[in-house]
Amino acid sequence: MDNWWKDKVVYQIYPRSFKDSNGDGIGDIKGIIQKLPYLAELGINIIWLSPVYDSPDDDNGYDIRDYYSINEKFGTMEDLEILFEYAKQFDIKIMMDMVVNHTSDEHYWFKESKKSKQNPYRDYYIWKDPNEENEPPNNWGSSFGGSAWEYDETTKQYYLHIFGKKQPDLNWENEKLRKEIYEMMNFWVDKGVSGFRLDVINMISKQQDFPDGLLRENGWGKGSPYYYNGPRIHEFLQEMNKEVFDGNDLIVVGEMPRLSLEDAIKYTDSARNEIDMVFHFEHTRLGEGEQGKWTPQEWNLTELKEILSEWQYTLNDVGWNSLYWSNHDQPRAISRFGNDSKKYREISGKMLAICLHFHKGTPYIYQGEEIGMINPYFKKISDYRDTEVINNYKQLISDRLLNHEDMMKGIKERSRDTARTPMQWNSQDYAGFTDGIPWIPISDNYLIINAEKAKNDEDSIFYLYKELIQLRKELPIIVEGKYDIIYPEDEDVYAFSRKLDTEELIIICNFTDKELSKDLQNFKINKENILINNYDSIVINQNNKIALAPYQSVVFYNKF
Ligand code: TEU
Ligand code: CA
Repeated sequence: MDNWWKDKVVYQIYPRSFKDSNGDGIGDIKGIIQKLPYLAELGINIIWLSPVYDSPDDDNGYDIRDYYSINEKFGTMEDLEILFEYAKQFDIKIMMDMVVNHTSDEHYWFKESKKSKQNPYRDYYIWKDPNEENEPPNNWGSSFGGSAWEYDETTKQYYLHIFGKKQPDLNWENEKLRKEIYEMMNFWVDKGVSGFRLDVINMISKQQDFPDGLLRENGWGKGSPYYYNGPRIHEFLQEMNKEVFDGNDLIVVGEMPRLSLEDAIKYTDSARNEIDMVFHFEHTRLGEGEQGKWTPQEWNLTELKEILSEWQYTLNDVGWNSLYWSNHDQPRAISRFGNDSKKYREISGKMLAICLHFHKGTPYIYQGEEIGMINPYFKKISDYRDTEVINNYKQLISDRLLNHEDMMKGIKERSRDTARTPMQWNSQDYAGFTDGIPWIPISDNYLIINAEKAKNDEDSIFYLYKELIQLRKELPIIVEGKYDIIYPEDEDVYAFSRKLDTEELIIICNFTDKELSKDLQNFKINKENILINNYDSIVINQNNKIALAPYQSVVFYNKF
């Protein structure tokens, strides 16, 4: 095993919703410190810390105002240093979220950049003249609604913002800017961080002629082909690697929407010295309808298997996968891929955990997943906070592309706030998250779903995660074994094997609420070899027919 992080599991903390220590309703760094023993008990060894840098919070910290200081709401630099120190005692490393595709419009560089065309910081961002019709330089739409260009009176030019208007894109063509970024990242390496999660890092190289994109129904052009995986992306990442990562033994993860398999190999092939692993989005896009995630459709297990298998096969020898069902931008895992009804919530959550953790790659647990949290299904639009929800709601409704009811359906199922409600710690007021009023409502299921309850029940999903994390450290086959899909065309069951030398794992997951009987004639499955099972027992009939209960998941471990 060549990398320290390969047998470890990452836990993502979204600080504002993790634990509030001072009653202002916002999670903070001291809150994380209080909960380190909880994370240590779970057994995780790496925290991915969503942004805690100084920020006006237009996009919850993904709009950084100062890379060298901490958001007052979360605490101080000293608090963070204490967190780093204290985490060491629990053998937990910290991976910082790092957003360098854009900054806040309140960043010093942008405030300078706006002042005049001659300002030394002008070229830190992407400024363009209006087109002949005195309109934006091209037709690209922003991810958060409206044009991707914002006009600025002072210099009569537009600046590019792929995300919100308060998130101007940095100009990576500018070498001075690049040097400043590397210097800043080194500041964090020197502080003792063990790695970075690089936000939308495959967006930093833009095609320099900025052509119009294909027109979409919402009236904006699709710019993505011109800014994802752009012409100089590999050069920039190799440079970053040389300037920051090289010799520091970090874990470096690239968040990379719109990624082809060929690109993924290039990014993660260790011989190329770019990054360690990618976060792709292919499976999260299953069941997108006419208005993308706002019009969710049914999806098929066969499609999910096809997507995940392709990544497994392609990144087997070269590169490395990130494994996740959910994060702060995605719905809750059980609501999205399992079944969040009372009856099946826990069992389907366990099935998803087993299924994911036995794939090849690094598993990510998003806070609350380990206790089986589900979408809150807020009924009122006023309960949602995310700028993406609010902008898209206004826009899709005013453009009459969706009515209120249909849009609410999409929001309840897929909006980013579904995963951003506070961690449910116990059955006290506000789920023990805060003594004040939380910044976003708590899901009203917290009496049933909370960490205290999960920890008091030895059969809970929490302990299954704990076991999975432990097993990874004990059995190299979970880390290194080669993946092979079994019965790819089966619409109900996700089955696959892993092989390493004389060992083999067979993983079988029922993704339905039905009892099923499956023929596994060619595989060695017997009760003595069960490694993990989310039910107490399993029925294996003659001829290797296995009878699966709803959402049952079982793993066999064979040695030859
Ligand atoms: O997300 C980038 C991204 O492409 C998303 O998953 C995004 O949430 C989606 O396109 C919206 O539909 C990253 C961060 O994870 C996200 O929270 C930030 O808002 C975004 O970058 C901008 O920094
Ligand atoms: Ca607080």
